[in-house]
Amino acid sequence: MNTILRVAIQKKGRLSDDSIALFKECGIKFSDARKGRLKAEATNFPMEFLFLRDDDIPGYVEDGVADLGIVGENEMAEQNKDVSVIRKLGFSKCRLSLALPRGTEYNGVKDFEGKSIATSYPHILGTYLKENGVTAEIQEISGSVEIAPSIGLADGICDLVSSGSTLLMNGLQEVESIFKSEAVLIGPQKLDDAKQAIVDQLLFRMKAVTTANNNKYILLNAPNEKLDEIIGLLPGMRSPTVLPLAQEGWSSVHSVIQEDDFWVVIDKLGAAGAEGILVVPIEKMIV
Ligand code: PRT
Ligand code: ZN
Repeated sequence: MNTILRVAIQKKGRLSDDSIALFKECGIKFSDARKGRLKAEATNFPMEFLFLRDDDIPGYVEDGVADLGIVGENEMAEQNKDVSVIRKLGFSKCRLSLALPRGTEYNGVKDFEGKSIATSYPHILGTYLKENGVTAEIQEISGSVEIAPSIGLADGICDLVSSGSTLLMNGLQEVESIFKSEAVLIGPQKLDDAKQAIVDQLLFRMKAVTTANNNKYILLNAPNEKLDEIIGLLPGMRSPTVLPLAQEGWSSVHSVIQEDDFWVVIDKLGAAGAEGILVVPIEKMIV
């Protein structure tokens, strides 16, 4: 029987769209019919998808019901299952933070001594408090954590934050960030050789997609006497491609540039005499 890798992704929520987009960018085709469906098989890659609640994903991977999964690091750390991170995915970034009613005086984590804290992350919070030598009462609640102080359920909260607007709207101030999280691809400690071979193919594709997303293709025109200076600003994958233009004394320079470097280099390129600079996205990049 042909080996098929089973991947668990979130059915509906903050991780779903980016998880699906990632596999599609890797060229894996499957019917994105999450509505009502629990499973979808890829048509051009030995993979099938299970659409689940994110809470169930670490356990399914630990039990071997799924071979891989995508979850937030927060969920993985909270559940503390026997699974490992295969690759960080760079989306759904957030942090788990302690927050107190706005205006509360705060001088450090020791201020939580003897206080009660509402959270859906008792394990991560408990570990953090222990490491910091603080004894506090953890009130475990599963949702709407941010209203706990205003209804008198707890003195403070420990919840996920991304923009900070939920805290603001509920009259809370973030006082301590205790855990940083992003979406991760998780797997068991060991897979059999046939499955590992598929994972390796998938990781090769994911790397090509990430590298491409972090890089841009740049084209510009330059007077020949300025070529050395301009090429010095553009390292490229090996070295830039230089082609003569129809106009005497000018060349077209093509290269690849890291997204992060682009805004730094752009002014220098202009100052060095580059003209007609075009920057275009790269779909896949194998280095
Ligand atoms: O139904 P299912 O169980 O699958 O989904 P869920 O409701 O448990 O999870 P979901 O979809 O809300 O979140 C999935 C994952 O997204 C989380 O485990 C995190 O890893 C990640 N993530 C990223 C976030 C946030 N950002 C986030 N802002 N998860 C939740 N929030 C919530 C937070 O709890 C708070 O209520 O958004 C609010 C704060 O947001 P800001 O922008 O106002 O600060
Ligand atoms: Zn959940």
